[in-house]
Amino acid sequence: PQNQTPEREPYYLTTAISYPNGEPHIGHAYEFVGTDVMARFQRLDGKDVYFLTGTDEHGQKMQQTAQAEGITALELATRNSAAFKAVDDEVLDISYDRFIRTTDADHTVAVQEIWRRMEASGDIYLDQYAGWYSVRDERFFGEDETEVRPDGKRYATETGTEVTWTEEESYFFRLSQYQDRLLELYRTSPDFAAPQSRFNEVIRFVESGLEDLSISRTSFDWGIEVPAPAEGSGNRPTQDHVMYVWVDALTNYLTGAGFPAEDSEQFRFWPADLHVIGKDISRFHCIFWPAFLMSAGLELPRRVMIHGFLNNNGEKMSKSLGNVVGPAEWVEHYGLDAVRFFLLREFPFGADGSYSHETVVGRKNADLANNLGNLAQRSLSMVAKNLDAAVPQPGEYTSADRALLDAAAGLLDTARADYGVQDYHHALEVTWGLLGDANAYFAEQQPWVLRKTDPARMATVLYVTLETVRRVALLVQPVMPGSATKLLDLLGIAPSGDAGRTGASGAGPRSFAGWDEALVPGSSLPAPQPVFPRHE
Ligand code: ME8
Repeated sequence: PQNQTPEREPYYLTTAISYPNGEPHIGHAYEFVGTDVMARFQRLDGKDVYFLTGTDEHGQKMQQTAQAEGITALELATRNSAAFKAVDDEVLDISYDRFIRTTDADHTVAVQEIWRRMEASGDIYLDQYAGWYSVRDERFFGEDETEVRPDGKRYATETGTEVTWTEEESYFFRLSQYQDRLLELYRTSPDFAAPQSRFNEVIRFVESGLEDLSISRTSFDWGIEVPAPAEGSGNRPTQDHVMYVWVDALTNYLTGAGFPAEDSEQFRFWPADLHVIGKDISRFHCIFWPAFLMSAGLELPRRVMIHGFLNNNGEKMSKSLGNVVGPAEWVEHYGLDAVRFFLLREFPFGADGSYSHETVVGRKNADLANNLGNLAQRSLSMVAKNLDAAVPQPGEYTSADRALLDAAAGLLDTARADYGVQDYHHALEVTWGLLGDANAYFAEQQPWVLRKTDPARMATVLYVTLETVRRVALLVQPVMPGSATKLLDLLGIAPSGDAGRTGASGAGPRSFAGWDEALVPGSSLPAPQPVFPRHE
């Protein structure tokens, strides 16, 4: 049939799944926002987006925390998983498609299936594990990666967490066999991980040689059971092994894509386009995960974006320092869109960054209230007062008009390139650079003087300004869904049905398909209202 809308291209992205052994903190919020902005951008840009987030509920750390609280691991997981989901839903307006829990029934099926496939490839064998394990990090360390401190205890040098000597029967994954294939992947897919400095750390680690990985545990039972060995695998049946929590956790990305139902509609989302993770878990995602997938004969994710850590005024967050701030407190204090904007505007996504009350308020007042809010409010009020609340009719353009309109028109291409590499910081920097130009233009043109001297010229200046605000508002929807859609409402632009769900603000998004649909002179505008309040 003719006139059929073309198939939209699938785009699958994920956050790390959080350990629900505690409450969500602002570091988690940072990752959720940094992924949500990408999901929203791709939806507005016409992609068929699937966005997965959730909680990582098994493992020794969960079991120990639950024991300390006198509840079961599942009770602990259920309580805190709900707290994470509430932050997504009620605090941050995260537009995920599925909130996965690793205790979900379909996840067990996926994990046992990937295990069977790795076993069928001859990559799993039973042996004895003896080494240092950090429960806090849920990972093994070589003796040379640990040190004994003055208190007589042994710690992992890299993460500073205590390690304990662990000796048990364990299944192993032949990670040592994957060095060459991993290096080949890194060579042929230079965009597989970013930023480059963190990718280089991964490459150097793999170049230094890989040891086989212990992937099951017998000393506790809070995990997914290892399936019975396949005939001919040479492995003997053991009942008491649960999977190492990272095999379980990483596989959530496949569960979300419908695995093992590879002929299902949902599996169109595999391979993932983007895994967003923090810098402390890059080895798991850039080394173990592709090796597991290669072993299981599955396609590899296209990209792993490794973001930095968010610290409190340059200090690392920790409960003992008393500076763990909850996302809800932040949002209540500054407003959601100011928080989202701050997190993405203040420092590049791949870098570490810090926050303080002053820096958040600075962004909110200077960038939002002044540069964007005032420009919109001043131009819209002039139109309401002097032009019968209708979009002005522009006359002939001067070179100054044209320069601003052209620069605004070019923003989408810049943003596409920047979002393509998760450089939200640069996309916003360019956008606010243009707003600086627009404010200078408005001040130079003095439309409030033209009102008496040259009303036709005033109409042109106001039209050019509103067109600039329109482009900016369209483009910042992923970052500030509530405020941007309010601004688009004030410009009289109708929501487009297929650009994603309605946000918490109740306003519908406008897709980038309307990028070049300029404001129509003469169409009426609603009464202007301020959209970006100052923080007093
Ligand atoms: O690592 N700033 O869970 P998690 C920025 N379950 N990001 C931070 C941060 C901070 N201060 N603190 C933590 C886990 N993160 C595993 C993941 S994925 C298959 C399993 C990030 O709750 C951290 O880097 O400790 C990770 O990406 C995410 O928050 C969840 O951390």
